[in-house]
Amino acid sequence: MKSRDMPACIQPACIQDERSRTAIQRTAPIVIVLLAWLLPGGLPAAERPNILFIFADDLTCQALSSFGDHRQLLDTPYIDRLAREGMRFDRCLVTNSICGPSRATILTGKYSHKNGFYNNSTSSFDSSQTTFPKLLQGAGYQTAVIGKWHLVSDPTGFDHWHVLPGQGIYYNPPMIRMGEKMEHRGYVTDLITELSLQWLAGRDRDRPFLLMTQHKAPHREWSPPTRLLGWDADRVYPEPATLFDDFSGRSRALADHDMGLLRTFTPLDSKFVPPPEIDGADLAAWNAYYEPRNAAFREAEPQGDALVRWRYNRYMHDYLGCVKALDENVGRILDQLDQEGIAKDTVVVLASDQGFFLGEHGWFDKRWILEESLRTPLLVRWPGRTPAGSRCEKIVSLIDFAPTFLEMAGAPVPSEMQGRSFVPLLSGKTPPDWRTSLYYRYYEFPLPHRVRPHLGVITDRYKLVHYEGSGVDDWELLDRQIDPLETKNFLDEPGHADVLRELQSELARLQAEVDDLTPPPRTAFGRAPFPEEVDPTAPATPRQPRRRKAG
Ligand code: SGN
Ligand code: CA
Repeated sequence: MKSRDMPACIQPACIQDERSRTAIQRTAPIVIVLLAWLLPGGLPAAERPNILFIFADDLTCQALSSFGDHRQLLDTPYIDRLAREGMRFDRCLVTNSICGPSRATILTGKYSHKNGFYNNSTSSFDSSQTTFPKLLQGAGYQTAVIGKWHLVSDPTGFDHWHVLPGQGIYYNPPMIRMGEKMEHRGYVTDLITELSLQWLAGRDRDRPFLLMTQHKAPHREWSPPTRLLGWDADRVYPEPATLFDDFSGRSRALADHDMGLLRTFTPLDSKFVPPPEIDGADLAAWNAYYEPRNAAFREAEPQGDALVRWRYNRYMHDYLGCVKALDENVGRILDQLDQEGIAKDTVVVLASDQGFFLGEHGWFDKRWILEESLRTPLLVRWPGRTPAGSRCEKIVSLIDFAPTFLEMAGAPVPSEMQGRSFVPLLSGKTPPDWRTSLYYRYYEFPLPHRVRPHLGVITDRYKLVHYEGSGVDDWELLDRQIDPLETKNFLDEPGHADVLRELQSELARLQAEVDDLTPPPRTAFGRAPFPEEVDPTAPATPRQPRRRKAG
């Protein structure tokens, strides 16, 4: 607080009595200093860091060189910088692996059954709930969210919001700024960064900030900026070992999916047709890149495995091109912190709403409790706290983000939040009672990808999963140590009998702990009623390209 902002009654000039003026004059600097430092969060203002939350959509660890994948799919030097200068979390797990539910969980620190946002089909976020941005705002932070929101109701708890309607689109995306519709030209990831930089430039420099820069990329249909088309020089990508998984010995829930490169990929996914919103020079560049390659595809007419391989390579070019653009934009925003000299006062957190399959099990998309979609990248750079280049292997989760941000700001964490602050982990200290298991529950079925509702318990090594609905009622026990690719069910293995019993009781304990003991409402399951009206024998049908719903 500057002296010109002080309430008049504590300005020395309003004191009449000579003796008391002397006394007040003596103590005033102390009072001013106390007022300036003891802002409502409990921590002195100067110790309350800015928080820059860079959030991606469907960004997966396999695509980041800082996390490493044997395929070495992409170099992400700017995101790697956060890993080099901060902490990498190897097991940040989500609790319901889709977009809106993850966002609601991050904001509230609660599971879907507590915050009411179960799926992307029928849920709408109850914005009267307590969220960490509201609490930070109340504690004196200036708060902003820019980019993808995807929670149906308008953002609350932000001094400034400028968001994509619904899913948002890649090129020339319309946006909504504080309730007002705005037209924009350009590529969505560049634009969200640009708007974030503008907000940073115009912020109040006397207060700490929370800036949530939330990207659409690399969400389906994975449209890179036209400047990056052909960035990979037509590389033939190494394949994941499970590209042709036949799901033998597993629950029918897995085989009955509708998210396969063979079964589900649409002409829009394949880039046989341009995204409806692209125009002008971008459309010309788009056609110049895709058309000759599409013509070669038509000429070759690949079928079966060859078709899967062709789609996998196109998918990698497009998805990774989106990630490359994201990486460049992370670099831009980190540079800005350096240029302003505020990097040392700013915690930077990079994460995604879940992971994603990059051809593993023949899939794209997310949703399953399996590693690729369960795990989300998490990098945290907190100068003076996180040891540079450090790694944490403990299980943390999206339910922990709200408590963590609040503790960073010195604000109290409401007891109703179900997560736990991982601030101690950031300093390299593991509380002795840190969790060794996590509860997971996914609901949305049957659309859009025919992933059966399932729930389970996850430990460092094992998972016990229950799939149910539409003719399926199966349990699976996965053992990542013996079977890291998660292709085998150990449920009936005699050697796993003790583990099974332990996991069963751990699951029951967690369900009681998170208070998920009553059946979810029918609306939890999405667009179609669950489960009676779904024909379990119906084959999955490939969908036609469609225009996006107005968001
Ligand atoms: C949303 C989902 C995607 C899904 C499409 C399907 N993302 O975009 O997972 O592929 O719908 O659309 S999410 O952010 O909402 O989770 S459809 O038109 O083919 O049904
Ligand atoms: Ca997502």
